[in-house]
Amino acid sequence: MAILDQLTSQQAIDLEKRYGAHNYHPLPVVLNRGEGVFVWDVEGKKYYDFLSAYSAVNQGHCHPKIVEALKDQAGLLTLTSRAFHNDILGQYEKYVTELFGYDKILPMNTGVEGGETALKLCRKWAYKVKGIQQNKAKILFAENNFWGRTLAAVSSSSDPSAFNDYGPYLPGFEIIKYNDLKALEIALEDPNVAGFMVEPIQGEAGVMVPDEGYLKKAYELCKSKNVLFIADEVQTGISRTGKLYCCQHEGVKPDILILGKALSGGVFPVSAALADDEIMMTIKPGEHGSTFGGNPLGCRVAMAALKVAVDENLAANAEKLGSLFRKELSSFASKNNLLKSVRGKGLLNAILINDTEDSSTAWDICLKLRDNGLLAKPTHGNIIRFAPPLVITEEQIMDCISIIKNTINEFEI
Ligand code: IF1
Repeated sequence: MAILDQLTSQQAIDLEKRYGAHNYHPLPVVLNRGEGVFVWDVEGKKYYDFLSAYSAVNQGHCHPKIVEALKDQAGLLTLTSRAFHNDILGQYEKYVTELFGYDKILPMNTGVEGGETALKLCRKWAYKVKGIQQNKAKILFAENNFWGRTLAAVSSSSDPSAFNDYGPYLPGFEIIKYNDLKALEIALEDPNVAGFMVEPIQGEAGVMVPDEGYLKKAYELCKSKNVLFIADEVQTGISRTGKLYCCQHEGVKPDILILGKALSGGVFPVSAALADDEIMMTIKPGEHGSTFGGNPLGCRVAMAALKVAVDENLAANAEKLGSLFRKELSSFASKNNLLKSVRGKGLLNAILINDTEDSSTAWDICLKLRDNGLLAKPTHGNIIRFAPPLVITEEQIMDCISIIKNTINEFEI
């Protein structure tokens, strides 16, 4: 049955090092099985997954309903391209647009393609509807944004490790301070501004939660200048922060909503841009697309993944257990020198380590967490992101809180 060798962790790591590009620095753990909140390494050790593939596996690993949809559709039809219709795409489009309350969806595959699609829609709308002069449209981004690795994404990045040596960069982008309404107001004075693309909580930046009211006010400022408010909910969407999508916390319906990651429960790359007709209908046949976008396999999987999020009330669980998690860890932080603070919303959280950004403390803590049966990844040297699958139970999260506390206690100076 086995078509591949049964490798030890070291053999798997060595193969990647020898034959793969070195564009990542993974935690040394080699996984070969997942179920719900758990993953197992090739030696059979079991871990809580507190990364959820960067919030792609919100529904838990190998959710039976999503896997069933995948298997069923895989035996029927996987890809037609958009040269022909398929019988799943339209049903998926109806389901998603009704669930999120938009006229239309444009299906793509990866998160960054969802972002690219939103920006193309924004520019098209700027020229066709808003009436900005050709090639003059400007799109605003927040400092420390992260929306992927394409040239457009790195052209709008403020992080040198994302953009260095990849120039020349795409023009027409401007970076403003995040969580700063004054900065937005000033930038919006330029009549050529067509859109503002923003993450409701910045993930890569270290789970930066903006002040309450920021998103609502930012949306209103954009509206007052006929500028599109574009929400990158690739990481915050699909119940992660305690609502189906994060802007709902402030009653904001973005002009363009970008989804990815957990849209497919981490089973297959599925992303989307959602918008109403005034924006979406500006793109005509042949003007944008993708071979795989809207494929029946991805659509079946995504429909199943969304149904799981809704039917299992994952948003409510994220809200409830996220509050518990922050409450427990902030009271622990108040008595602990190494743990400075905890922040987040729903089950998208991060702890701040009382050390400098260039220290290895967060990495060392993650290695210890791994030894103690919990997988998490440091970001920026002194931040550790905690984002378990949303199917986690209260008993499991209490167990994880103990693991985290005990691990940090081992580091006490
Ligand atoms: C990697 C971090 C997370 C995203 C938002 C779009 C995309 C992402 C808000 C693009 C992707 C990733 C990709 C992953 C690491 C990662 C990440 F560590 F950089 F900070 F999630 F927090 N918008 N996020 O967070 O989606 O094209 O990758 O499907 O290895 O690059 P994608």
